[in-house]
Amino acid sequence: VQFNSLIDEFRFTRVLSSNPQTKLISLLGTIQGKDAIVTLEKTHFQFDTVVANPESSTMSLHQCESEFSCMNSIEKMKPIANNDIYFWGMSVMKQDLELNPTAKINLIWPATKVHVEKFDKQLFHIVRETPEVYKRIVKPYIDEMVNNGRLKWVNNILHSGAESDRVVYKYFDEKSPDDGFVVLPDMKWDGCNLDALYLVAIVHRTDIKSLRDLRPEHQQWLIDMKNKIKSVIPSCYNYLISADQLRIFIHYQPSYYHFHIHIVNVRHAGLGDGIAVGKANLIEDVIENLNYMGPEGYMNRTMTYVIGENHALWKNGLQAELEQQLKEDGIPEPPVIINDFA
Ligand code: M7G
Repeated sequence: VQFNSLIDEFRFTRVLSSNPQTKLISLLGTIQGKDAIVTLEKTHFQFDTVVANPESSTMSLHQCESEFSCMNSIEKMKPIANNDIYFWGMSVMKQDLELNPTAKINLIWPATKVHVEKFDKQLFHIVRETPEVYKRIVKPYIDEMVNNGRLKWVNNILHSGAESDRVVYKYFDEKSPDDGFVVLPDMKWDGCNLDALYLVAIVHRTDIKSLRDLRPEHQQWLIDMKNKIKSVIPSCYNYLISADQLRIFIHYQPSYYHFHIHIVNVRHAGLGDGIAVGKANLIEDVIENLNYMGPEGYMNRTMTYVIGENHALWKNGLQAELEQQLKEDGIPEPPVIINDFA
């Protein structure tokens, strides 16, 4: 199927979410009668270009020289107003599909109910997941999510050569196949703007579904993986980013229950809850925590995180659990508020 023709066939149903800060909008619609989610994201401004250096094998960085770098690309301008030393207005900037595209387009089709619920506007709550809650509510959900085909894209990457031309690093040793992993650009990244660098490392082993499955015996494996990532990734991007500028973290709850690691430019702030506490766990902290959690590792811990009301886990028990927790903690219920705005 052709991406372009699918986009042409998109019939709009409603807006799922829109964020003026991240310049993202997610739309629900249908394509050939099946649910489709389109996410549009305005691209960021360019100010660096990497160019070949004729005198050496290294690349060098030129700032604001290309015709598309921020100021150079202004084609038209219209003032709005000015006051004292302040001026503001609007502009049209030169666009080019290859060199300066306007927006990134993501499509999920056919989208499942789980996808729609994830992108839809919703209220969020902070909830504690005790080991008991994990076993009773979360584990059965994970088992279902592992076996319902939602990991096909992961298996495609690991075993069927999907996105293979985009892989930036692959580690595989036949003597210890379980230690293998691949690093490639995340679907969230446009692949050009280094400020927004976003990679994902996907491990070969399938026994670790989430942070919960990590035990002290995995500590060295995590350390090795982290160090390989930090050694290799800067060189893949001509050292325009350094090892200590990579924010490397693990989501809990993730959307996909096959262990993977997010690798993001530390400058990238426009990710909403994706890098927020209550979801992102720095790999360094995870490695350190394994020193103190006993042989069962994360399985023995109470995890506190953000959950949306649309999430199946909320409806399957976390909501009831949270009400119970607030009672046990002696947190008073809020008074009933009467909305008397006319
Ligand atoms: P997560 O923590 O399970 O989910 O991370 P979330 O961050 O979406 O809440 C999964 C990561 O894999 C996300 O950063 C996705 O953008 C990324 N991802 C998902 N899919 C389906 C693909 C894909 O097909 N290819 C690539 N390259 N990345 C993907």
